[in-house]
Amino acid sequence: MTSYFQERLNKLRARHEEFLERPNEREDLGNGLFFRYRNPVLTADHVPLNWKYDFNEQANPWLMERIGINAVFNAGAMLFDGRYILVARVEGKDRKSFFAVAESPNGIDRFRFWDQPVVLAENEEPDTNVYDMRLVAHEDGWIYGLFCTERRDPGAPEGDQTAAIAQCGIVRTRDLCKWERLPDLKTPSPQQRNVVLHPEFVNGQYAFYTRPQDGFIEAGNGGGIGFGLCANMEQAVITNEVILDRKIYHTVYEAKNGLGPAPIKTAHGWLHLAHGVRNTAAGLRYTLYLFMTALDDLSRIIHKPAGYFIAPEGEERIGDVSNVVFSNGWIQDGDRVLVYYASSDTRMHVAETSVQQLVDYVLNTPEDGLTSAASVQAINELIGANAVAVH
Ligand code: M1P
Repeated sequence: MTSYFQERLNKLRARHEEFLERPNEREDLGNGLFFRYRNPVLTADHVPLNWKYDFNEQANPWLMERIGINAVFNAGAMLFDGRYILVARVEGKDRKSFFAVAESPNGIDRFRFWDQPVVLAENEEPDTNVYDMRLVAHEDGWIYGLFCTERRDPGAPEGDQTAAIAQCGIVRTRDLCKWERLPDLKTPSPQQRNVVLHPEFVNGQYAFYTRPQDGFIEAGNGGGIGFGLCANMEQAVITNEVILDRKIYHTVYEAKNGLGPAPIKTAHGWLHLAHGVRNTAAGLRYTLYLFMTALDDLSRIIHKPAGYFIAPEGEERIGDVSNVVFSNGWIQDGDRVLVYYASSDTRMHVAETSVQQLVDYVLNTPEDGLTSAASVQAINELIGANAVAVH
């Protein structure tokens, strides 16, 4: 007779396998700019069963989870040997995040985690928590992973167990299996998150997009997407950080912002995906927006459409940190672009678009006039143009 344990194990395995093989489906109309897909592409339910369950019947007769996974989100992305790779932020029920590689044959479904999570070497000052890796295949031949490393603020009083210092950790790899830890990035800012490495050298130096902040959550007088150069990655130090995209009153990036993945090079300029944060009575709202910088000056914005590119919709609005979309990974495959974004710090989704569509959007969408009157004027100009348009 099959034991309770064996029966439960068989069911768990069958359901998990069916779930992992579930095909995804693209929405049929989209908004002209991108298509969403029906199912999230990577979730806590994708985590292999042997990361959670003890399969020894004697030790675990109820076949309960011994280790719980809370969420899978904020994944870096790249195409590697023709495989669609996500390096996800996996967060346990203990609130600790770590990195794990998942791959799919097509980038839209059937993502499976590799056998084990990434084992990250520590520097002298151990990380308490690590998250949000940006993957960059740099022209120096390495694949770099830049991530946030967080430690308790040593200056905080004993009664405050929330104050933290965030800085940029750096690893590099050639195969996504063996990761070499480098010293953390040093910058003039007390807090750094959302640091991204530019894929090309700039005047023979490594170029970084940064996000200096005064506090762990609050941008304070800092904030904005910064830019800086450094001579080498083994001791990465940025001494001069300039702000290329600042916070602006009454926009979708009024409270703070940060770059997403490394930019895509186009004939018109470098295409950037970023997140912007605004304040609401219900808390912070994170949306994604796009802009373009000059090919000959990475710190100069040449096009910036008004408002957001992707905002949370439907079930995306709900999760551990609701009303959030966040992206630190996209994959360009020829003209096709797959934008990987997380919703509400809980799960990963994909949106499909193309370089042509993104460039068209960035070049031809009106900029933010920063007042209601300017928004009305933009609409009236469109109505006027439509009145004489040939259909
Ligand atoms: O909770 C939303 C996001 O908050 C942070 O982003 P930022 O530094 O821009 O505020 C990060 O912790 C990110 O991981 C998280 O998704």
